[in-house]
Amino acid sequence: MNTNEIGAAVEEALRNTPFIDIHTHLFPPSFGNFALWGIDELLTYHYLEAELFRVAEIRPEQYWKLTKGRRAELVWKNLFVDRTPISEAARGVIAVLQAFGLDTTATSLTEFREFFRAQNPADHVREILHLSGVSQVVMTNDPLDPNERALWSSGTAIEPGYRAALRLDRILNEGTLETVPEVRRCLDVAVQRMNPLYMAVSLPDDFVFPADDMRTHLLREAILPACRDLRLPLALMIGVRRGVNPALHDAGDGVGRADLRSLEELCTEFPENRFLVTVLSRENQHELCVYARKFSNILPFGCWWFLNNPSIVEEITRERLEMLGTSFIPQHSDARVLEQLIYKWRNTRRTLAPILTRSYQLLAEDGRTVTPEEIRRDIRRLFRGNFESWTRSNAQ
Ligand code: FIX
Ligand code: ZN
Repeated sequence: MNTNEIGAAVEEALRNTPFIDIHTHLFPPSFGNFALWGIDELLTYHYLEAELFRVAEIRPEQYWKLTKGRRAELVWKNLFVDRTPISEAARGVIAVLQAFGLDTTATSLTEFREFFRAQNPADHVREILHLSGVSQVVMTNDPLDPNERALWSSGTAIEPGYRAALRLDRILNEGTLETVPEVRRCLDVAVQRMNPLYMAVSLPDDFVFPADDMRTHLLREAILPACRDLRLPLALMIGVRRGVNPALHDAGDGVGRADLRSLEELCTEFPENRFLVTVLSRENQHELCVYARKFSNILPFGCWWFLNNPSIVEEITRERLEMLGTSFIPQHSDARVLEQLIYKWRNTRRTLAPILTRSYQLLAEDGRTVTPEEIRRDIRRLFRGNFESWTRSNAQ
């Protein structure tokens, strides 16, 4: 294949491979208020709220007193009407509106609200998954959230396309449960109810393992043995600094560089456990690739949160391809609002197409041409197979 043919084959494979979105904050419509969708939710996404507070007169304390509708209107006026929406998060909303043929230059939200109100939730989910090229989204499920627990314990049916991930932040970061048997019981019950694909925890930049603290104790004695017994990977999401500016609520979290020797210690002490790992600091990315080359029980995934911008995704993905071949998961969406899947996955495909094309071109120059089947096989592996083989999921 020549350069143009390689490029076309890559684009075709990216377009036609149904991806698994391994980390989102989405919920199925049957979860009621947990399931966020529509224009008001899109505009009050915390990525946009952070941008609003940079430019608007309003102080965070005043903003949080407003209704969600009023907040959305403020965001629209400040970031989309008074300014050109060129930031990544703002452009994403434009891409969603355009996908539905809505007027991206409207000065009021009325038409958008009418459009979203008219959608049937279950059909809308199906359409969004289709438009996003995603066959399955993995949720973030907190076993200690009383409202969420009530839904699971009453056996609420879950629409197709959603799978659970058991989130351990309250247990490991807030110390909500104190003893090993308590934690173990909580995990066993949650796994029984949710049938999760993996367990997950976000960790601060100053995370240390082993340390003389509760987190090390619970990881060693409860979480990692449970993951091993239940054959579930543990996702480690390292490098978040919660509440750097608490007045901004979810928009107030930051990032810090972590010491990844703790990851080395975990992999050495728990060789039978599998770790899905993402790191939030740009400065930690190369080290993560090196560790993945040392420990085959690490599967790097995603360009998380502040990294999910084309310039940084490009850099990280090229580095991973160069150092790990296809043995990583390039991206997850982290979507909180259903329609975000459209723009986040569209951006990922757009950013990855030239990167993958370039890799195959270099390979061809060095003596091996690839076939369209091989390109499809690689993309399938990156965006589903690697995850499926680690979670043994029978995702459709
Ligand atoms: O901890 C996480 O899973 C983070 O992704 C979120 O808490 C964060 O607020 C987010 O939405 C990032 O994209
Ligand atoms: Zn997340």
